[in-house]
Amino acid sequence: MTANLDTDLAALEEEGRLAIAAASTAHELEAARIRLLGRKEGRLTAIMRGLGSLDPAERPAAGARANRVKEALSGLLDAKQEELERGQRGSAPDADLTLPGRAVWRGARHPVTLVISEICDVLGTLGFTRARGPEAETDWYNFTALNTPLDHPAADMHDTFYLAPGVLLRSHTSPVQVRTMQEYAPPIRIVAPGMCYRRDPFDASHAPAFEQLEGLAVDEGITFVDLKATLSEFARRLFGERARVRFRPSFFPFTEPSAEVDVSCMICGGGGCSACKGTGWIEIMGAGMVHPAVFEHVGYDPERYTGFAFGMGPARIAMLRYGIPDIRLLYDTDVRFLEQFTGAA
Ligand code: 2NL
Repeated sequence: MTANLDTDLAALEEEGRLAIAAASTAHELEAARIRLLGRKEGRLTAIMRGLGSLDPAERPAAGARANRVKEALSGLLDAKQEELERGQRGSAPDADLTLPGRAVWRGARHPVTLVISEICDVLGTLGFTRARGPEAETDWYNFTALNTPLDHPAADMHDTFYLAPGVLLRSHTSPVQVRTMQEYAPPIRIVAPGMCYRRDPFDASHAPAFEQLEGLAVDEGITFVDLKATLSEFARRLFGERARVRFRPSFFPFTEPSAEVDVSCMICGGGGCSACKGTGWIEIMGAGMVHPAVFEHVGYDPERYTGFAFGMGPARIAMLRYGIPDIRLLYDTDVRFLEQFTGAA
């Protein structure tokens, strides 16, 4: 009996291996599984039934042999099933290969970054070198050195992000020029672009975090004529040969005299349109001759040196140039907005 059982089991295992190897579809494999291991009519089930007629002493060993065959065949069936599924995925893809490819987002430079690069390039042709400095500053660098007393409204808690007593997020890039003057003797010509922070409500024309760009030139004998000539040439190189500038009196604590600088409207050319509110002029920056008190603070001799400085908001220039109506769009994380500027400027 045991010898018979062994022969039967060996034959079943051999046949099973061949049947499983021969199965070429999931359907054929399932048929083989039922034939070999099916609970009701399967070959192994038939053999197991025969165990009952064995001598009780022989039953455990025979049962164990039958189980080994069952495990072996189950393993082969599972492996083959996996192989067939893998093969099916490879040979008959679900993908529709006739669909157009998905466009890859290549990334683009932000419109404000484009404008900053362009301005720095133009100022580079006029001899200005890029400078930078920390965004967290002391109130001395942000206000005192710039002839702005700490009781000035701009230094108020309501207008400035203080990080600790006497430490704040810079509200303009001027501290960069102050640091540069402390470190280098004249002559200097620098441009300082960078993030600045003010406690403004986030509306269509104000953002609490924004880019500013300032320029500074210091040497012996610099006059307001140098300021006007440099900024006129700057406007022509940035906006085109036909651009004109005008200077209106203004006030900043760190310059004297001070001016607002307008450029002839780049949209209508000066005739008057909605962008320039019919005036033909658009304000693009503030400027002036560096106040002697600033030179005193950084250790430059105000009797020997003079200089001019100017500051602008690149976001405003980007909005004018690209016709962006609301500054908040510049802070949008939707790449469909930025995508429009790919390759521009
Ligand atoms: C504006 C006006 C301005 C300056 C910035 C400056 C810096 C030093 C000394 C003197 Cl270290 N002046 N910067 C001067 C005039 C105007 O910015 O409307 N900015 C958006």
